[in-house]
Amino acid sequence: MKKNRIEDLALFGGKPAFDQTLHVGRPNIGDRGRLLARFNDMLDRDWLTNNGPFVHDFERRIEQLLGVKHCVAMCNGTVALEIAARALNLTGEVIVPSFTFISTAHCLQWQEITPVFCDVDPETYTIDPGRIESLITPRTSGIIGVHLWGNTCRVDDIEAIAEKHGLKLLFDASHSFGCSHRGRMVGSFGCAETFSFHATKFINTFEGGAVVTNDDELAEKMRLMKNFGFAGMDRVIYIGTNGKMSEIAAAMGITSLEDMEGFIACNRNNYHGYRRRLEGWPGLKLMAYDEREKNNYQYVVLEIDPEQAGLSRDDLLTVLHAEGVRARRYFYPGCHKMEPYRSYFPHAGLLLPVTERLADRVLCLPTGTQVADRDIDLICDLIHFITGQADAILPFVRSERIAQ
Ligand code: T4K
Repeated sequence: MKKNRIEDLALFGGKPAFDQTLHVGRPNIGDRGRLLARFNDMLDRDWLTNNGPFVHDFERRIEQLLGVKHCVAMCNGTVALEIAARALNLTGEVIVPSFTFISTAHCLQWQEITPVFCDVDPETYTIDPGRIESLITPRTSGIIGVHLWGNTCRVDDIEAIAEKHGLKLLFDASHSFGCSHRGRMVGSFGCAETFSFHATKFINTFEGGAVVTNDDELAEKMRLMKNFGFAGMDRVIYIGTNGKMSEIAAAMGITSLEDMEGFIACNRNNYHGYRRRLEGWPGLKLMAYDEREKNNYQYVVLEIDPEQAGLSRDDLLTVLHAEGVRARRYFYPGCHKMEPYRSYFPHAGLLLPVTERLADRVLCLPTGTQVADRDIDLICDLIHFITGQADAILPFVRSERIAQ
């Protein structure tokens, strides 16, 4: 229901705009018939995991789609990052953005490699190549770029820096499956790229991930590492872990891939719906997608300038949450402000002004196949109303937040 008076807002006792909460990460479920048929096949085969036929099929489909030599499916995106970092022999220090999901930093610290946080570009939200070189020390062994929200990094510039300094380059492409950079699909940049196929990602395997690479030796090493280091029935040649994707996950992944174009069309329609309604509204900036590239339109990212909008991102979020719009503060407060990094590097923020500004201003809005055009209209109506009435609403919103 459209709100016309402040008393209509849920925060002031009105009925929430949505009876059922709208989430950012609602899973896209592909064709159920085909999915369930695959589950039956799997059960009939009595082969549930350990490099089964569905995993094999899923990997080959991804290689074909991305034009990359090797896809190594994993149990999740975090383990994919950990295994890639280990297989690349990353040690000492690795330069990463702080404006990312915590896994990008944790995959390093987990193996006692120090993440050195680099600021991001304010337009693309990805690691700022102009700031990388000043962070390189004799201990630096690599760089991890993150193609955040489907925006690809400035790959050429980062590759040039990595080459100049003899550093390994890995991309966390968790958000960028199906996207391209300068006409080439994400997947074959750097030494390797990793994906997440978590339930909240636009292509999902419940839990899952993958590393893709054109490097034969690296791929072979990662295949061994994800299977405890076994190189044969009774022969272990590396330290390894259990990073395997299960058959049920791959069955979901294959079904997701078959429906991928439909998911993208839906995301694109949602994104443009938001764009039409929010563009030009004072203090609001919707993240732009480069329409010359392939995009998955998986995230609808709104940046709020508190001076112009009349209220902050957190004020807006408080009102939206009360209305049943579960927008998210990805990636607040930045990895450098989370433990253990916050304690290790208490002054890291001094070198991360763009990250800190964005972490305070950005929110992600609900999208995906479970969000309808009318939902987007209602959310945009709400945002217009809330920002239009900011002065009157603010004192209540802030006291509400203190009370929470
Ligand atoms: N690198 C980057 C850049 C990443 O963004 C991620 C993961 C990774 C690496 C690591 O990949 P994985 O190891 O996760 O494969 C979620 C996801 O759990 C996480 O995969 C994702 N990034 C991150 C951006 O978002 P949370 O803590 O926000 O999850 P949660 O439980 O709050 O769920 C998000 C929203 O989705 C909620 O509003 C509820 C909704 N939801 C969630 C699930 C699981 C559903 O509606 N249905 C569901 O089944 O991290």
